[in-house]
Order: sequence, then structure tokens, then C-alpha cells
Amino acid sequence: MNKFYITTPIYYPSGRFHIGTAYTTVLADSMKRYHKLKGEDTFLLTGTDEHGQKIGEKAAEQGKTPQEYVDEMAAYAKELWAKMKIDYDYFIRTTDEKHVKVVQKIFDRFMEQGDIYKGEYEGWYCVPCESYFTETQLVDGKCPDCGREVKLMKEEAYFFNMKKYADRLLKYYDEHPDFVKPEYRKNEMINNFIKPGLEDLCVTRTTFDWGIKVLKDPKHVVYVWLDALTNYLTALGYGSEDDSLFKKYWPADLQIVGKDIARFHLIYWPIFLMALDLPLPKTILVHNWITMKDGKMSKSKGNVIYPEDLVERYGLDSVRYFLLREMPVSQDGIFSPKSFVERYNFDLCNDLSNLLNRTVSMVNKYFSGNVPKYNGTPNEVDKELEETCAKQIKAFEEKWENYEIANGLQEIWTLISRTNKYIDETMPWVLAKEENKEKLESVMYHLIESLREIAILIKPFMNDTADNILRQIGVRDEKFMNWDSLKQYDALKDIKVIEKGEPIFMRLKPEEEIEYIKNLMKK
Ligand code: ME8
Repeated sequence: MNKFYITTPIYYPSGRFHIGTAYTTVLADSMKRYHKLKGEDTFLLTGTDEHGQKIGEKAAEQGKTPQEYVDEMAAYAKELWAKMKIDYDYFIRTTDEKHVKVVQKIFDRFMEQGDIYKGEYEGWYCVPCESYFTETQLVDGKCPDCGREVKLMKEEAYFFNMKKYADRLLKYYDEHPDFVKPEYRKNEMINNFIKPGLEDLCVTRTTFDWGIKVLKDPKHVVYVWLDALTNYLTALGYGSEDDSLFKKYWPADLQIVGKDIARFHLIYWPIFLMALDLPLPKTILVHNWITMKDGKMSKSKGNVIYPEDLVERYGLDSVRYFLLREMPVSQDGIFSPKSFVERYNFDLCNDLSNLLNRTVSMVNKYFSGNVPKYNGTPNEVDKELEETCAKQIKAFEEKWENYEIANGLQEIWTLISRTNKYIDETMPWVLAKEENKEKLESVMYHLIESLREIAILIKPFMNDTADNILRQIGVRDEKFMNWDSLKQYDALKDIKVIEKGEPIFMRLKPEEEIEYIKNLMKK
């Protein structure tokens, strides 16, 4: 059995998580569910990144100890992921003792190997990003990552010898075309950071103490990124007594990260792994950001949207659908109340929900709910629908295997539209009037079968809706719910749809709901 190990970034618990954070997690969860449905042995990791100056300051603001603060925030994160039905297999916290010990061991090993050396650091430091920058890296004298003010700071520090690994990294990029997706991110790393000369990385801090202490020199704490990146290993028990999960799942098959943390994952992370003599992940997928019409989401602009607020009013699956459908992965996607309501009304309500409703009510009306068997003599229109199903399944798989997520969803909606059109073309109400039983049976079978395939295709990202569709069309047998069963078009037998179809999505009143979401953003 193939294994598939997938990771999300571990999140800074510096406040409530907005829909950007939810996007990464929903994407990872959907990928996991897709591979699981295909029968693979999947493992999804998520967690919280709990050390560093910013967290210490946040806790102090609230009159809490850092530990109290991160305990509360980790509980909040778990609650949110439960609401969003994130099917993770392990939740790592960088304050976990198991993680702390291994980070210390790794640091010692790097020192012994000569990868880490002691020196003095002077540079431009961005407090919110916890990153030092050289003069040339600054943009208009400000932090190149977040655009905020930086200050000149100097401290005794340990450094990781990145230069030593630069050529090996370039060679690795070259020989592993699947390592970085989309490819242009790799070129950015090469042109912006590696070719101009990779700087050694400062890997300790003495300016604060909320972090993992260097065992041999405890006034230093380990730089948050060295601490955080190793979570992908320690979560599996790497370096601990029980490393069976590590042996089973490492290297990761897919690591998903946002564009702001690409540099850490595409340069430092592979170099740390090379220094540990470990294989590198198969693919690191860098996604762009969800932005607002007026730019980045920020509390000061009053344009932040939180996933749980949307879920509470519109249900989980519409939010999951919107995030994946509206974000092209390799470009920024814009959230607007109007686009959310439109996607809801057009894609989910008009296209999907109506298709189900019309079908269930026709099977009830013409065949007392009993779905006719496949008759073995499909006509031209039936055959065309069968072929469209097969074609769209293949197109979806191709897009998802290449991590073109939104395009994959579009392929499913092409099938949904085609199926709706099939009703208009075959006009079952006319067939009923003409008492053309044989044709009417074939049409009903084809509609139910297409709906079954659609339900399986949407299952990775809209699990509850998929189950609801399968229930309404009367598919109960697990063997017709897995990915393999998509290959069979003619096998459904003895199934009965529910007596009265229930709409899975009800039309929203656009103006009211746009106003409602705008108010959420101001809240
Ligand atoms: O970076 N749209 O954590 P984090 C899409 N602790 N994604 C967004 C986004 C937006 N508007 N805003 C943020 C960290 N993100 C580190 C990770 S991993 C070893 C350590 C994404 O909570 C962002 O790109 O600040 C990142 O991938 C993730 O949310 C977590 O950000």
C-alpha cells in the first residue's frame, strides 16, 4: 500500500486564525482525504509553533505565562480544526517535551559536525517576523517579508553554515523537478537568495528566553525556525525511543506552505535535512494568499474574516468549497462577500443542489423511488454522458496530482453542468408522457450514476455533502463509495432514493448576505 505523509505549516498562535490559515489546512486535509479515498495509507500532521519573542510578548500583554497562553491557543486551534472537520493524525506543539529534546539533540549534532559555529551577529531585525535581514535584503529600508520597521541589533550568536550546502541544494533542485511546485518559486529562490550568495543563518537568540535552550550554552535559545521546521520529523518520533512512524512515513510526500514562508522551506529546510543525512520531501507546494479587495487582511483595516463565523452561518462545506475554488494556488485569490454569495448560489445551489433535487423527485415520481437498472443499450446522449463522466474524472485527477486545486474543482463542475444539460436534452417529462419506459429508465439510471460519481469526486473537500448525496440517492454499499468504484458505470442495482429530497444548499438572498458578511468583517 502506498503511504502519503502530508504536512501543514505549524501555526503561530498569536491570535484567532483567519481564513488564510484555514485555507492551508483545508487544502492539506482535502489532499489527505483524496489519497485516503484512493486507498493509500495517509498521515496528516498539523500543530502550533509556540516559541519566540512574539508569543512571549502576547502572553505578557494578557497577564499570562507563555505556557498558559500557548496551552489556551493550542486548545483553540484544536477546537477550530474540529469545527472544520480537519482529519489530522497528529497535532504537534513545539513545547512538547519530546520535540524539545530532539531539537536540542539536533543542535548538538550540528555543532559537533561543524555545521553550527559561534560568532557575532549584527543585522536588521524584524520583531514580528523574528528574522534578521542584511542591508541589501531590506525593501525601502523595511522588512522584505512584512513591510514593517526593522531595527539594527547585535548579539553573540551561533550560525549555521548554509554556504557549505548551496551547491548541493542547486544540484538537488535540478535533479528533482517535482521538489518545488509551482516551479517559478524555485527560480525565485535561486535568483533572489542562492545565486547572490547564500548567507549563513543565525540560529540562536539571546534577546529573549521563551524558546528551546541550547544545552551546552543555555543563555542562547534556538532560533524559532530551526525549532519549528524540525516538527515535521519529531512529530513522527524521529530521534526518540519509538521512531516507528518516522520509519514508516518519512520522507514527506507533500508539504504545504504559504508564499511568505517559502524561503524557510525551500532553502533552510532541505539544507537541515541534508545535514541530518535524511532524504528530502518529495514535493513542497507553495501557495499564494487570500487577499481582500483592499489588499492584505488586517485588523487595522477592519477586513479580517474568520472561518468559524462563515461556517456558523453557511455551513462547513460551502466554506471549504469556496476556499479551494476561489484560490488558484499559484496566484493570490480574492475573498469578497459578493463572490462568496455568488459561488454559493450558482455553483452549490443552482448547479449541485438542484441536480440532486430534480433527480430524486423524478425517480420518485416515475418509478416510486426505485432506481432502474442499467439497461445495456445506452443511446447516443447516454453514451455521451458516460464519456463525459470518465473524461472529467481523469481531468480532475490530473489537475489534483499536479496540485492545480481550483482547476480540478472546475472539472467536476463541468460534469455537474453537463448532467444538468442532459436533463434538458432528454426531457424525462416528455418521455413519461409518451410512456417511453425504456428510455426513461435509462435516463434515471444515468442521472443517479452521475450523481454518485459527483459525490465521490467532491468527497475529499465536501465530505458531509457527498455523504448526504449518496444517502439521498440510496447508495449504501461501501464498495460504491470508494475511488475505484468510479471506474464502474453500470453496476448499481436494487437501490431506492429517499422519499422526499432535501435541498443540500438553499438559495441565499444576495443583498442580505453580502451585508451580513461585510458586518462580520467589521466586527
Ligand atoms: O508562518 N492566505 O505560521 P503562521 C493564505 N509558524 N495563507 C495565509 C494567509 C493568507 N492571507 N496568511 C497566512 C508560520 N497564511 C510559521 C510556520 S512551519 C515550520 C512554521 C499562511 O501562523 C502562511 O502563508 O504565521 C503560512 O503558510 C500559514 O498561514 C501559517 O502562518
